[in-house]
Amino acid sequence: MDLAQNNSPTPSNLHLWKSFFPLEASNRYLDYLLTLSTLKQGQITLFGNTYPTPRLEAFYGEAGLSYTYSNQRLAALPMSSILKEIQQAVIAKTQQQFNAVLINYYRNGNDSNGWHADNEPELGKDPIIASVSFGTSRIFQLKSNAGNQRQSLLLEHGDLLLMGSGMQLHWKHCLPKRPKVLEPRINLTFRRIMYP
Ligand SMILES: O=C(O)CCC(=O)C(=O)O
Repeated sequence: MDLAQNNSPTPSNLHLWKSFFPLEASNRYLDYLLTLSTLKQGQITLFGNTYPTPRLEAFYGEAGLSYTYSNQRLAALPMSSILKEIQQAVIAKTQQQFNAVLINYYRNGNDSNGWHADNEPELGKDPIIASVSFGTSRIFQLKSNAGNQRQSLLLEHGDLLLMGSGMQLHWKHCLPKRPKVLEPRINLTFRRIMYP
């Protein structure tokens, strides 16, 4: 599904594959991800105040890689065979050479991810990000940096979203709170770390 006909820097830079992972595989992946003891609540510093992040996170990738954002440095944990299996499917579909994944665990609709772009220096000049969702459906929002365009997507169990060229340079994204949502969601954002 091409979502970006009128809303982004190029028509091909935002692509959503609904139910990319079949239901049985998505259920199996969700069950596994929910058992990860590596998921931890990080910290975020805003205007000099430090708060717990409103979600749990874990960072996995090739040996020696690390990722620094929101003033925290995460060293990559070694990927399990299940994470490698998910990554391989995403690489095969998108033809992007991802080598790391940030896992976000939203325990319920009070967990969220604020407006940001994935534009840290280690992701290179024009980061390409693939996002896989498991669990309950949540609204994912995008807005252009110029402020004149917005897009809202429902990300559901097994969906794959590719944020292609320009999306981290010209747009921000977020996962807003939805207090009525009681069920968990796990999102995996695959990235290419350019240097350790
Ligand atoms: O949970 C989501 O869909 C968004 C995750 C995200 O924005 C990120 O990992 O940078």
